[in-house]
Amino acid sequence: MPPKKSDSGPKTPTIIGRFGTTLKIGIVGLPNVGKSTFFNVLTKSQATAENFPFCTIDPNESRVPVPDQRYDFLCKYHKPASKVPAFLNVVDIAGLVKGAHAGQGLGNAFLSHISACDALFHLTRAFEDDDIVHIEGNVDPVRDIEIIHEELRLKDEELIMPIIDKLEKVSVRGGDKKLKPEYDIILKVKNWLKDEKKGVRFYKDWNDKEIDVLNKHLFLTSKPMLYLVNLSEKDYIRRKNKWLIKIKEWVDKNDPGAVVIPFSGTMELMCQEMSEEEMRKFLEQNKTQSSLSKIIKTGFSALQLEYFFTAGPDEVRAWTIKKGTKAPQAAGKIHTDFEKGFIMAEVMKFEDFKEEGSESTVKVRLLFTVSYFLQTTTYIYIAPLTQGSIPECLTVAEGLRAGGRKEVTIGSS
Ligand SMILES: Nc1nc2c(ncn2[C@@H]2O[C@H](COP(=O)(O)OP(=O)(O)O)[C@@H](O)[C@H]2O)c(=O)[nH]1
Ligand SMILES: [Mg+2]
Repeated sequence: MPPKKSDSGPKTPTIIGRFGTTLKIGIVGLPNVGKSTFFNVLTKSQATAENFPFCTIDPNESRVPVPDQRYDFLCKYHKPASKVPAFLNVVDIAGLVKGAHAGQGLGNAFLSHISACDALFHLTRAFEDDDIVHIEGNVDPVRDIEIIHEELRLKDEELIMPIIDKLEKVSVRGGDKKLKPEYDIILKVKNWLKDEKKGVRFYKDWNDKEIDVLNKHLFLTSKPMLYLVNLSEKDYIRRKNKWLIKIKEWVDKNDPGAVVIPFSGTMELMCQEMSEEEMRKFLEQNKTQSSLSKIIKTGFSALQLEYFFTAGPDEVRAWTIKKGTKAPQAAGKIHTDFEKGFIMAEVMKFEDFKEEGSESTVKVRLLFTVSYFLQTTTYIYIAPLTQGSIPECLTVAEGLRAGGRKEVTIGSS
């Protein structure tokens, strides 16, 4: 039986997943679909351009700077001694094959790698190339997507059994009633996984208590997923491939709302080997553009992260926060005093700042009230409490959303 809808009234979206801001996105897919190629172009793209020597965490894990024109503008404007963009942590995970949950292929090694990730790039192969063996014999990305989903679900089925046993021992046979609600929730999760044969994420009505329990176990099928379709260079440029529509249909039916991004590993690789000028010409001639920026930004957002900037001649820096973080806590990322002594957040549009071209547009007032109702403004300034001192300014260049009367919530619009 599917879990009943909770009747907890209007719902604000609750997030399944780890807290914190050092989150990672993993690349999953069958072998030979182009995962490592993609990982390499991603890692090298911005990192080499900007020369960040500290991007490689280990051979399979890298930090990729998140491209942002506002950041570029602030760097040009301030010419700071130090520049720190936001980073997306990406992990290249070994290919999954049918039966991986039971130890096929590299077997269970993938489990710990996926477990350690907070969202997934699900990479599928829609390019034909007889020289590149397809593990299933032929190219069929829809079938491949289903194989991966099924492996993850089967692994979760396996993961949940010992959890149930343990809780049953304590709360049913052992009589410790405190854990009974958790036991019931885990049973509901098991029914969904095993009887309904669906991933955790596909049930949309988990209530807050259930999410607390889910967050203890971080099931593989609870991780947000983006679909990346690897096309041949030719298909990517002409924006045509017979699988694209089928993949989109599959995603709309089975994972509604998930993003599908076509890209071409070989084209990105080629571009990377060109000089900047050659690449510009190539893209212009073919009326196309690289997908990497979009992929990085969408991946960052799938982790439920966003960032704001502090900017000045010493440093232009992006500070990563969880989506929905309130302005005082965001300020606390920089210094705990900023959170303790938080007074107010004042907001203006990034475009206005850019147009004005001067920091005199920054209006900081030392007030004790924070009563702003914001819509789609994109700049924020936060002043510390110290009377008479020159207030520190925070520029939040991520979209701002209305955050209630008393506090300003930083969030994308
Ligand atoms: N024709 C073609 N070959 C590709 C493409 N992407 C990767 N390959 C090749 O496919 C093979 C497997 O790629 P790799 O990135 O290692 O795949 P992984 O097993 O998913 O990590 C390599 O020989 C790549 O050169 C692509 O977009 N088109
Ligand atoms: Mg690989």
